[in-house]
Amino acid sequence: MALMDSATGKVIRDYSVEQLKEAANLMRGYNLLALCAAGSGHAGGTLSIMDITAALYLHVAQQDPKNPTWPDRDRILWSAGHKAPALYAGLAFAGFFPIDELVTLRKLHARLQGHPHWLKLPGVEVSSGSLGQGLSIAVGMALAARINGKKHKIFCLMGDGEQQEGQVWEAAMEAGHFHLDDIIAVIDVNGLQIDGLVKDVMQVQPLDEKYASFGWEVIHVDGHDMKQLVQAFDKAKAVVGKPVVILAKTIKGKGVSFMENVAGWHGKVPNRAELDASLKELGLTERIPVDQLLNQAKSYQARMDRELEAKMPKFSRDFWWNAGDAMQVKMEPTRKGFGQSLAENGGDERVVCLGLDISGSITIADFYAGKPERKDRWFSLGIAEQSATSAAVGLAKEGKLPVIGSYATFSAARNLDQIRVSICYGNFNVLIAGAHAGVSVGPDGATHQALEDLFAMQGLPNMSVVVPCDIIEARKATTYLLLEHKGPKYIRLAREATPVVTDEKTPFVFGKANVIRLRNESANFVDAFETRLASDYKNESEDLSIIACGPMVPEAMRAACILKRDHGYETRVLNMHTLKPIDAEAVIRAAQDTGVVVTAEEHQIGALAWRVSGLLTENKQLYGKPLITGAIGVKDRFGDSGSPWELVKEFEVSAEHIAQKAVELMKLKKSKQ
Ligand SMILES: Cc1ncc(C[n+]2csc(CCOP(=O)(O)OP(=O)(O)O)c2C)c(N)n1
Repeated sequence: MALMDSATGKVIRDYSVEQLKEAANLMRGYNLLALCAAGSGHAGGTLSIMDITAALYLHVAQQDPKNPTWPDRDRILWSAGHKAPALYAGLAFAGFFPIDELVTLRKLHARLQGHPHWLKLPGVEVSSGSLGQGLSIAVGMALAARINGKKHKIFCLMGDGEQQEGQVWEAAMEAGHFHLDDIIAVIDVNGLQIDGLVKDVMQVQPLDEKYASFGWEVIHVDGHDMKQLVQAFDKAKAVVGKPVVILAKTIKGKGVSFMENVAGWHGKVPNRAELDASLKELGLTERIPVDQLLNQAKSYQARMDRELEAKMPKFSRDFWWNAGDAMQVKMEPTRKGFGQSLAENGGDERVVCLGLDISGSITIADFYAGKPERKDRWFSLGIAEQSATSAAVGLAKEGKLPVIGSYATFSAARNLDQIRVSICYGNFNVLIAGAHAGVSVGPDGATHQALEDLFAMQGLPNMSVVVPCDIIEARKATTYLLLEHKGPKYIRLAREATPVVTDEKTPFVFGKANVIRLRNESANFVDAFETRLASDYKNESEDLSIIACGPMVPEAMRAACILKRDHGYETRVLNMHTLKPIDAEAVIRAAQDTGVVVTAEEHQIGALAWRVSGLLTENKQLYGKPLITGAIGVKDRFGDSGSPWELVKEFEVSAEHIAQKAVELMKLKKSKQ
């Protein structure tokens, strides 16, 4: 079978083994082009899985590209969501959408999100990006097929590192238990994951014996031998009474010599020169209109830029970061401050860091970088956030100071019950880093943009929550939380470089807000401000207050500039770095002194806004006093792919949006005076 016309039951197109080989090669080329145009993404794993993708979409699976929801189609689940570009190449070559759309990958509003989203792109079966969930979805689909008396196949693509997720084995057990012979799992066994070799990070082999013990039929295949692949799929389809797993031995980065078997190419993309070299190696230089397609990508981007700019609030001049003479700042990601502190304080023998296969980019690996003697207090637990969370408790119970961290979506959401019961209920000394939080994560898209983590972390009894505003505050906060603070603690970090607005002398007292006041204009943005502990600050009867946390603090400071310059308003900015316990006194004083309060958070509106409004409504001194409030944050929607600063604009969490809201509230205040 192959690509079908679902109305007539006729095959529209089938590919011979030779044609499949050629298509896979061409798909590799388009994949690399799309990644180059996107400027981010995963080259290694998309190349290792491309022959399997071509076989599945162009020959093995029964699908109708003109009727993507045809009930009798075979289902293909891309559990390894980061390999989305390979999926997109498969769909495009099968005819689900035009091939040139591939160059919109990871761009704002594109259907080709950083990780697949079925509600955007026809042909994508389910959304994915958080590893280890696809096989469970396949189990559900197979059970539905059983109820409905359907006989289609359900293919589920996973990585070998992904096998470290415990959920995979729950699903494997279920599929075996229910004899779900509709399921054909394919594992891309390339032996590498982000932190290195799978066998070093966390051994998953022998996969064949493990799956077999759960009642699966196991087929081994060379994942780059098209003939073998086609035969393996044929064999798998014929199995009755049990699910099948195809263990495809592959090479990460296959087809491009300088990418093959290099762990560093996991989350990297080729630049233009590397793209040209890759296409040459693949023998595709003449076959892909590279310049034309890259220009198409540029035009798409230019259209997005125009649309976004048209939506931005307008002021007397451009107040954007580093625009003109007055807004000069240095930018650094807050996550780096976390790593700096671990490097500085990791000599304390009680500190133990647990790696979750994203150790370099969240900077937890800085704990042992250049210090081999610390390696015996570093444990890689693989892609297994839930178990690692409880393991951290085991360490804490024995007197250690454990640190765990990943993308905030995985270290503060996927493992929520473990945080709740293992850590918080027992009140253990565990430091959790939620890195890459907020929309400013950028092109990875919604699955990787934690916008809800603070609700859960703040809602847990015993948990303390800190959201530092810049790299320096992140370092100070980490040091305090790691060594001094007792009990569960969560620090939220950003991926993108954001303005550095504090220095060594700026106060950082856990649980105490800082007041930041604009004093003058200065070429160096930071020099225009004065910062004090809120408890040391004397009321200056400012016009309004902005309460912000994390990278929204620099935005609030910039908003203060806009408001002063364009409207003459004086603003009290509160840096609420500690969200829990919140500095209630500083909040209430700001409300009493100014009468207008705007909150600003790079999160779904509420983590900060509702906490502040709760304080204001329950405070007796404020009963009957006029108070005008507004909230800036994400408005009950999932994130999107796009560049970090594009998303700050798109999700209306910029200084311009804070200032616009403040102006609106100030009009109200004046009308009541
Ligand atoms: C639950 C979860 N944790 C962490 C990540 C971040 N992440 C993306 S890809 C990846 C490594 C995957 O390794 P593997 O399954 O072997 O895929 P491959 O190396 O073939 O790309 C990790 C840890 C994620 N997407 N989901």
